[in-house]
Amino acid sequence: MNRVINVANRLPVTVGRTISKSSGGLVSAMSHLGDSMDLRWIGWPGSHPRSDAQRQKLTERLVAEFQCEPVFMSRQEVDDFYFGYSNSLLWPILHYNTSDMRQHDTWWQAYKEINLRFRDAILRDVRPGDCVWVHDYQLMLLPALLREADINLRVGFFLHTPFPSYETFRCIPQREELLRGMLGANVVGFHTYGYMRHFRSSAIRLLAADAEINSIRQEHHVCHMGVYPIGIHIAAFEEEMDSDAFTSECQRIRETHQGKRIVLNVERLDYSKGLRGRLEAIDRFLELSSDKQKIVFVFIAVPSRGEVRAYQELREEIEALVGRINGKHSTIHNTPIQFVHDSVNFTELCASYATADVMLVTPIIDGMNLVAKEYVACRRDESGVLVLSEFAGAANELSTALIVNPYDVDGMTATLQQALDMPVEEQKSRMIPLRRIVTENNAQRGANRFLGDLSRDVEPAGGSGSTTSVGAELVDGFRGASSVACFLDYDGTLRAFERTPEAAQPTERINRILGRLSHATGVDLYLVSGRSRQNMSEWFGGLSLTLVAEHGAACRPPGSEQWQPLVETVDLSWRPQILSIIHEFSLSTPGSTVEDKHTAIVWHYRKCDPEFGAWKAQELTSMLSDLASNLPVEVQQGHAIVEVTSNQFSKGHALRHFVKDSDHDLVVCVGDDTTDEAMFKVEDPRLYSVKVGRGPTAAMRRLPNCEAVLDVLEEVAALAPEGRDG
Ligand code: GDG
Repeated sequence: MNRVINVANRLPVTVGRTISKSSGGLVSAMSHLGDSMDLRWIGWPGSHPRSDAQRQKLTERLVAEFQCEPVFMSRQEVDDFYFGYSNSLLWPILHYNTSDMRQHDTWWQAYKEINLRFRDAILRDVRPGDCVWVHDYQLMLLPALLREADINLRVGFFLHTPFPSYETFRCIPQREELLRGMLGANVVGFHTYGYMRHFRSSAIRLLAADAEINSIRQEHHVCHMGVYPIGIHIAAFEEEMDSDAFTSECQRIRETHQGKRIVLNVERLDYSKGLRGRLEAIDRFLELSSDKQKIVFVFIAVPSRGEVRAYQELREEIEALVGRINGKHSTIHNTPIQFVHDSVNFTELCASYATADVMLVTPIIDGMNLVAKEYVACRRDESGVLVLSEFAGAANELSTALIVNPYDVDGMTATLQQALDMPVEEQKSRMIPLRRIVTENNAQRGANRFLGDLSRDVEPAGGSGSTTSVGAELVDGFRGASSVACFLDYDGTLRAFERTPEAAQPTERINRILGRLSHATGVDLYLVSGRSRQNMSEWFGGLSLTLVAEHGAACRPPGSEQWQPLVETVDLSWRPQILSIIHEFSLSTPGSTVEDKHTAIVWHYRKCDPEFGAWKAQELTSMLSDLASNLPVEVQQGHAIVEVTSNQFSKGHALRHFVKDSDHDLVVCVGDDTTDEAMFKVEDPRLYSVKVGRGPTAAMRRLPNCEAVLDVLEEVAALAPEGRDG
């Protein structure tokens, strides 16, 4: 049976004199995943047992009775890791609140240590085939720590908060480490597409990561990104609403507020929840309203992170504001705001939702906001009005709510009036679609989708095989052949990309492997690149192999210093026109450069803002492709380049040129980008083609990255007897 190891900062238990299972969205979503799954939890139990013996005893009980593996922290660690780095630095930044971000020199160290402690606890417990699901911003380093320890482990990471724009995220001093940590996951999930887009944008800007629309490629693995809006556990609410306790609680609330309309507010007391602006809107509403005696505003403000200064200040400010508004608008018959700084039990919560005429959910930013969904779930009679901030992740789904801008106080005042005046028919026409969404997109469905993506093997389009199988096939092929032609692309195939093309010089390992292969008996080695003749002579002139430069325009046989054209007469009349267009583009795209290779002209945008560069590359490609229909050229996009080459040659032409009448009985070609596809498409029964990395391909086999190519070539080189002299 597959196991899911659910890892969150807090275990779903409350440890006091007894131990009880705590409830909450995530807990209920996970505990109802069905019988097919064996679920375990790893996290902090929320207590500090004093001795080793007490810790041991608690651990045994938690494991045996609750399937929970505790990770213990000292009080100091909780201060530094949880209240410090997690909630005084990360939480404010993730919620665009740069002014409440604090720093302390011990926090980062504690954050790293606790993430390591979680890693060790997981590694002690994990078995082959398990899925590890890591939750939230307290454990951002954990996926990469697990990946380093076990490359094959399936790790998912879900962020429950927003992921802010790059401009905000980059304020974090340890931003690169955090991103690298998250990228260690196989799947990283977010509540909305916006957060996913921001994450991708930060990764490509801060790490120069190689990103596709929904994945980020790294040296050794691919991190997929997805949107999984979390839902609520509907059945728990339904069950509660069937209970007698619920019915009597509704009755009690109605009696307490008899003759009054109820406007409800429920949240943790947090600066992201927009309490200040909402209270101002209520104040203004009360100033304008003629029947304010008939309305009560109920606030259930759950205490939260009272150890953090920003939360203490917020509490003081909000309580003062409530006091001022009540002082201003109270009469002997009515106090407009009833403010409870405490939590209520589940029955009271459901009854509060069910009896409220209007629910105000107006965070200034919120990952999702489950309260909005819970209110909808408790409206069995389909009445009631949800006023929802456009800055809550939930607004993406709950579009028939009354959507407000929480910064627009006048707008909120007007919407509050609209909500209170709304005829029941309109309330229903808005509530019915909301109820359908909340019911269908429930917690279980979201969790199943995430785990489904995490456990699915994502097969790339075209090309198959693993490093081991390709290695074995090539070793067999080289052993069985008396003569082999081996065509290797350089950038992205033998050598990983660098920030600039000049920086991607061959490593000692590459030179050693090429040297060894080029001297092997019965092996003809060809290095086929888009680089210029001069560059190739400079880097590889000392090796005994055939150099093919500029995508097949010219070659330099082993031992020679002379370049020979591979095509006799090349028509280059198109050069001035194309050069002037590309030059124009380089002027309007800061950071981009033009490389003139004579038979090819290349526009490089690797040093530009990645998204701006990619966007301009599309524009340039489409402009050049229109022109190309009348010219003897080909326009291709590669890794951060747009290249125009003469269509009289290609890497495919070059390969054909060398093997057409040859007696090789195996022709191997390895490459990573679109220019290499011309080699893969050559029709020759002796061909064995390998694509490096992701993306569609005509190649027969696939290797994940340059390291894997070098591993395979090293294996082949080791068995080939050295024969020829250089
Ligand atoms: C984070 C993200 C994201 C509240 N008061 C009481 C009570 N609650 C329960 C609610 C709800 C939960 O607490 C609050 O969830 P939210 O989603 O509204 O907000 P956060 O706590 O900030 O949660 C958020 C969420 O993670 C999930 O991914 O939606 O954006 O910030 O379930 O019902 N429960 C009880 N008594 C209370 O007084 N029993």
